[in-house]
Amino acid sequence: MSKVFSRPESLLDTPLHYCPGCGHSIIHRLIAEVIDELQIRERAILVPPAGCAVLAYNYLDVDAIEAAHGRASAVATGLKRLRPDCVVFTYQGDGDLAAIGIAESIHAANRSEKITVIYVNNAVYGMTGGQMAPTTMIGQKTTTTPFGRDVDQAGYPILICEMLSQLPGATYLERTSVHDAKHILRTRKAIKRAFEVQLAGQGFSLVEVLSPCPTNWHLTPAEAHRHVPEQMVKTFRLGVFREPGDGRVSC
Ligand SMILES: Cc1ncc(C[n+]2csc(CCOP(=O)(O)OP(=O)(O)O)c2C)c(N)n1
Ligand code: SF4
Repeated sequence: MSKVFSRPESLLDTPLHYCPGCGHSIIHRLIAEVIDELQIRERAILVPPAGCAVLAYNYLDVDAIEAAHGRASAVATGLKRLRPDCVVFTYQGDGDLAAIGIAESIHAANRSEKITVIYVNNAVYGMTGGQMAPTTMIGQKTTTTPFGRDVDQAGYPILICEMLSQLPGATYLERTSVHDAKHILRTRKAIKRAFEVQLAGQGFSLVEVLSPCPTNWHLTPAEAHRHVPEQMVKTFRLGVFREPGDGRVSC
């Protein structure tokens, strides 16, 4: 009998600490599958975030260097410049990338650093108990916006793919989701494409993944997975925002 399904070699046989229904565990698996498929495990380096995925290095069987909160793109830049033969990727939540790390993220994209960013957008600070993130949607209740996010006080959700797509250096940008099987497969394809862009030396690649956080959304896992297509995609449009060659500037 042939085996049709097994644990990716790059995913360690360690129970994941994430809440039931959390997107992080699905995304970890997809990354591991892609690393196996591209046969890059021996030269992959992960830069994990502060946030719920801080322990990503316990699950992905690749080398890893932890960065301070938000500094992942800067650390990845140094690693990649020092070891261009390595495949360097960050894994960051919206608090990590779009709040404290927004400057590093914008400048790494603008310099077109040849790194890959896996950006997990769950519209909230997960690890620290559900505070407002830059991506919290208008009207969304969090512990710091108990009456819902009010744009007069807190501004608008930051749309990272749309924003970075203004930069010539941002080579590949795609927003996907992991709320159902079809979109999980689409996310896998996007992650593979992002690594391929780096392997081809084409520049900065980022995949933004809409990801359920049932715990801080105060929804069941099933409700949280429905919340993504029913609510989140109204703010965060899915799709490819940049492909290699799109941003060329002529002089
Ligand atoms: C300099 C600094 N400030 C604040 C914190 C506290 N902190 C840890 S995780 C986090 C938010 C993480 O949210 P997000 O990046 O959205 O990831 P999630 O937990 O939702 O996956 C914060 C504020 C910290 N670790 N370091
Ligand atoms: S708090 Fe949210 S993001 Fe963190 S592990 Fe739980 S479901 Fe996932």
